[in-house]
Amino acid sequence: MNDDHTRKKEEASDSESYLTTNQGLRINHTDDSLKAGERGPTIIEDFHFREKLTHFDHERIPERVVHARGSAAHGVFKVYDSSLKKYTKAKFLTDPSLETPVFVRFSTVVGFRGSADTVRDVRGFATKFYTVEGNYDLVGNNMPVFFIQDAIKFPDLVHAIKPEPHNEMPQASAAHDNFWDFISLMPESMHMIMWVLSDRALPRSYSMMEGFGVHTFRLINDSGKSHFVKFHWKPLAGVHSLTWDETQKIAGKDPDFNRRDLWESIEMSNYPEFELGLQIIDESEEFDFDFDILDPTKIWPEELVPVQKVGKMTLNRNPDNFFAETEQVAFHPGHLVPGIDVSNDPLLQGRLFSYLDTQLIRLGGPNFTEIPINRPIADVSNNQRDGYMRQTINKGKTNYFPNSVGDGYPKLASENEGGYVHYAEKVEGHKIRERSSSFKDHYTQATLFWNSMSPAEKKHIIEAFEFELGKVEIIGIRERMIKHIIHIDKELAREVASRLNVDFSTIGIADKIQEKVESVKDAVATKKKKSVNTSPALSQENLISGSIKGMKVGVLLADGFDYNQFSAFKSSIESNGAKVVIISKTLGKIKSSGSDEVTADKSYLTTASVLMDALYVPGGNHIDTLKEQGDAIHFINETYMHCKTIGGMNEAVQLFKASNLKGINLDESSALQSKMGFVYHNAGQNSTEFNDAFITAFKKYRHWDREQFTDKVPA
Ligand code: HDE
Repeated sequence: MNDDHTRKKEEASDSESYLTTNQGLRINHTDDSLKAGERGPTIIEDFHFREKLTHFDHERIPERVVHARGSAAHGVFKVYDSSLKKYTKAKFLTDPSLETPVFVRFSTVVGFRGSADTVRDVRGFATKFYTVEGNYDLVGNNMPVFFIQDAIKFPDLVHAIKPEPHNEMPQASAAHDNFWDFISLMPESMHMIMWVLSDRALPRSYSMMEGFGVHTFRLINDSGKSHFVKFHWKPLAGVHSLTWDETQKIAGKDPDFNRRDLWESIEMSNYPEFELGLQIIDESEEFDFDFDILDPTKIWPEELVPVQKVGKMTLNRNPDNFFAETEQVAFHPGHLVPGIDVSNDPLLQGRLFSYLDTQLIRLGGPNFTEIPINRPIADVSNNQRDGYMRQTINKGKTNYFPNSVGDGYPKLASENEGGYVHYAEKVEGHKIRERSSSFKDHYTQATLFWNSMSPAEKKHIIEAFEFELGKVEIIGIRERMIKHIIHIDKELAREVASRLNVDFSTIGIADKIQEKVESVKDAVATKKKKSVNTSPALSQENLISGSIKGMKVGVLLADGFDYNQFSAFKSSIESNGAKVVIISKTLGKIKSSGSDEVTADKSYLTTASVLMDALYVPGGNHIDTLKEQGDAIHFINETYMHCKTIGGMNEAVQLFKASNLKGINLDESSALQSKMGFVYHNAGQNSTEFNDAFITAFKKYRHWDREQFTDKVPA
């Protein structure tokens, strides 16, 4: 079989082909089964019918036990220069002339495969680098820490967070007794809980979230020296989130929201881009910090260990087939290349077992590495043979090593020839089931996270606690959680307790657990290790890129709108890489006040304010019509409530007045107004000043100061 023939078979295309059986036999009829007489029974000799039904009956494979819902894209990675040579010998990280193909799968963790994209959850961020030295998988998340410190707790964690076993509810949500019961008994999860209840758990787009390798890994250079490393992905589009209210509404209006956004961005050549960031420390610094670098519930604050940006990944091609690629891709933190090695982090150690094991059941056997999406671009040659669905037709007589019959091939590679050599770390100790005492401070970094949040971010975390614990029915669990929160921040605990009807005074901070926590914290503090009290890098408000690329502005129109204003606005938005979506009462043509017409992209029924990033209304006598449309008023109010940019010109003021935007003092003079993300200009003609002010406001994305007017909750 030659290579061309194999390729043709893998990339089966249905264009200009005949319908055939799987044996290649052309079919001339597929609408009726073969029957004994027009009204008679179907007969068993109908091989086409049986083949078609049998294949269909076997179409489903088990979904991933976690990260079942995902979306993926192809792309490329390129390192900026060769400066990492002093740390690693990995070619894809040191040779700037190499463009390494990648396949990235983003996912939620908890929900089943058909669940909504916008639930509160951690997001998976798994990257397969098809390097010239073999596949390297960076299987990370969009949060830099994890719930547990040891992999042996993973089945408990996942059982607790998944729908409860007696009634399989709730779907894709942590807001239930079992999860919080488990968490309230697992103090090590407190730092992660702060991340999960923050806006990071509600990403606006997969291209607008950070990625983290979570664990500490090792980089090994060509003289065998090791450094510890943490991996980061930094999105060029900046970090943005949805609001909680938006996520819940979007789950109904467009459950594929993040998937669609990824797909459409790539179709529109608006390629998601991420820089690879590395935090590197010398082996001699291993014990310099107030946390253990092997503990996956800890970050290395960027203010202590800066992130060096070393290369860029661009996602530029959608998969051709969801099942063949996105569903069948198999990641594994143990897919390593020379120059990268693992650490003794007990969570990572467990993962090194779990991922290969899970693929065996999910993809049906050991030959999943031969599925096209999993195949390396590096040559594969070994003595593994047979098994379910073997694709490779191995030639020759030998299938063992060492051999002389096959002249000793495939032969071993020395280190110089690219042979992988594990880092020779010295390890000795007693066999014990114990946790290192250096893993015992569970609160300091949860407090660090809280202290690093902006006022708006803090407010959202309080509301998330209120929602999640408010859904917990067993009161003892709520109380146990409040006891933990006290150790993170007493005022946070007091506020959450008051919203949950938990009597804070009876909780008592003199609880035993308090003494234990204080002693651990003291022990850490007296060691005088490197530490910080706040980390600005943790607040999303410091991670806005100032780009509106890939965002959508909804434009409300009815017959009689000002075309000049609209088209000048549209050009200025599009020249910044964002998209204008024309929304009207019904689909079809909309007439301007002159002779120009436009076509509505969406009606109020087929879209919603929660699917847009900003809103614009040009002037014109269409305002008289819009004022009478409840949908238009709702659109404006909701956009306002979600703190997104709203702009309008001239007569639009009447519509805004009818919408009663709290906290906005509408001034109808000809001066340009721009306050709290509300931009208005009574300018007569189209106004460059207005368009510029709108874009400036849009670049901030959310205008949280509005929450004081739109929300019952005091800021
Ligand atoms: Fe995973 N995880 N995980 N995980 N994980 C899986 O592998 C597991 C953990 C992550 O898009 C499974 O192929 C254990 C941390 C991602 O295909 C499974 C532990 C991080 C994906 C598994 C963890 C991750 C998975 C399920 C505790 C961030 C989706 C299906 C030790 C660093 C990859 C599969 C994709 C998937 C096990 C914890 C990230 C069962 C035992 C920490 C992004 O093997």
